Amino acid sequence: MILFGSSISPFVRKVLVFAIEQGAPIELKSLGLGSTDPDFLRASPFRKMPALTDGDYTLADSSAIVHYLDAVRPGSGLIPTNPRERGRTIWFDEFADTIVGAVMGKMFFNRIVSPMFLKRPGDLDAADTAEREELPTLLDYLEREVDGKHFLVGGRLTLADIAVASPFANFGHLGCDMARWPAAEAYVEAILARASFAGIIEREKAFFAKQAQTV
Ligand SMILES: N[C@@H](CCC(=O)N[C@@H](CS)C(=O)NCC(=O)O)C(=O)O
Repeated sequence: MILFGSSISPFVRKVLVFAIEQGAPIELKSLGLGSTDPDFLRASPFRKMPALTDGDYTLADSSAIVHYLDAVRPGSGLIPTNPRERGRTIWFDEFADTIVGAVMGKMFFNRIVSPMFLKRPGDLDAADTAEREELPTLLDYLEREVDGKHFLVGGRLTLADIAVASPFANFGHLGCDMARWPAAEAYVEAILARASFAGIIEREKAFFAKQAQTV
């Protein structure tokens, strides 16, 4: 199986970590925004990353891909079968992708992606507004949900933790301060310290350090 994208995308990172935790063999074919790689374009009709190929099968969207991976290799428990746990897991995946992802995207795109990769200034006012007005609301929610727990659903690692923690690696690259939300901060730190996340994040940090040297 080949996954197309860059792990700097929270959606790509989510799929990679899910596959690692599951023990699924997956190869990352690294590519950036706007790639015209023909295999990527075949797999991603709207040119968004991640996209997957598994032989002649193609699939786009991080949530579609993790559900496919889970169906191909069942039994990891990362997507629970218990109805209530399953519902909550899908909710947190959705919360991560749309609510956290939207806020993180405004901050990360305008402060890092646009100047570093697209070579044009980002909208720093939009990034600052998102950090000031939107980020606290979602961190207040996460602080309440975590409430000293190690995992969001069922007392064990699930897709919920992988999906919610993934964009926080981007907030980490941005140097966001989470001290006002100590439970959420400790929870996110512990999930991102897992071997499945840590190796990927180290490589991203090395990449950003190298980019900074070339500017
Ligand atoms: N819901 C999608 C979101 C994917 C997405 O928006 N990826 C961004 C990178 S973080 C992308 O490829 N953007 C390029 C574009 O919109 O043209 C998923 O979960 O995979």
